[in-house]
Amino acid sequence: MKFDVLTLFPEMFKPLEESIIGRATKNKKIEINLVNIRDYSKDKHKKVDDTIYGGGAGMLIKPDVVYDAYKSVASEKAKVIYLSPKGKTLCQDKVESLAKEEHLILLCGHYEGIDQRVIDKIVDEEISIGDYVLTGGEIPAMVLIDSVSRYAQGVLNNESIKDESFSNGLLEYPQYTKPELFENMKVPEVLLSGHHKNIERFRRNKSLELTYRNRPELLEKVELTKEDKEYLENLKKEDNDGYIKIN
Ligand code: 4HQ
Repeated sequence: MKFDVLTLFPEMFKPLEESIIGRATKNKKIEINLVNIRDYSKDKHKKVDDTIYGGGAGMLIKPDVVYDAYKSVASEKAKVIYLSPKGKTLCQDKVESLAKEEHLILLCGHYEGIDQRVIDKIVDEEISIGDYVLTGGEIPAMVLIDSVSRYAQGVLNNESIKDESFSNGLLEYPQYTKPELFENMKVPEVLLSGHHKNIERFRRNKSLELTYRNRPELLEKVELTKEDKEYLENLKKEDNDGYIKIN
């Protein structure tokens, strides 16, 4: 899978050289090509931005410069994404569907953004990484590359994808490693028992509790078993009156 990134700040993408994404690039599982939009300025001063028609604070990136940068990497099958808080919010389902594309072109705005005409001309989809304002689209582009690359063939071992947060619609259960005793805190006994059925139930319950407390809206979208529902009913009751319900 190939990512072309159109940006005024290619040096901001250094973090992608580390760890799993760095290894995936070296192993040719993914390709990340950084294109400096400034290289496509025709101006003798390499100017890429200008003031905004109609007035308003700040500068906008000029459409012709972005268009020429785009044309240097364009392909018929590429999907072009503009990172912007106006887009639909990125979620794990979207990440998985983007991972099926073979070529993504990521357009990063900076300053007040980019002239709307070139966005209308080249962009297939606007994506936001969340409801807060950043100084540019570079960090959102890195978030997208990181999350999508995990699904590219050969980047992760498939086991790691199975139990993580969101994979079953719930938040992930807590995990523990050695030592068994840390600062007076013992690893939950059931995890040392070797009783697989009990361990599975313990983890499921922890996932349910965490999701209920931190992200209750996620519970509306998952299939709950009779046991799941009983566990949650009991939790709510405990929260209300402090007592554990006996059936
Ligand atoms: N920006 N998710 C403004 C974002 C953003 C976000 C990127 C700031 C685009 C022009 N992008 N520039 N949140 O805040 O994607």
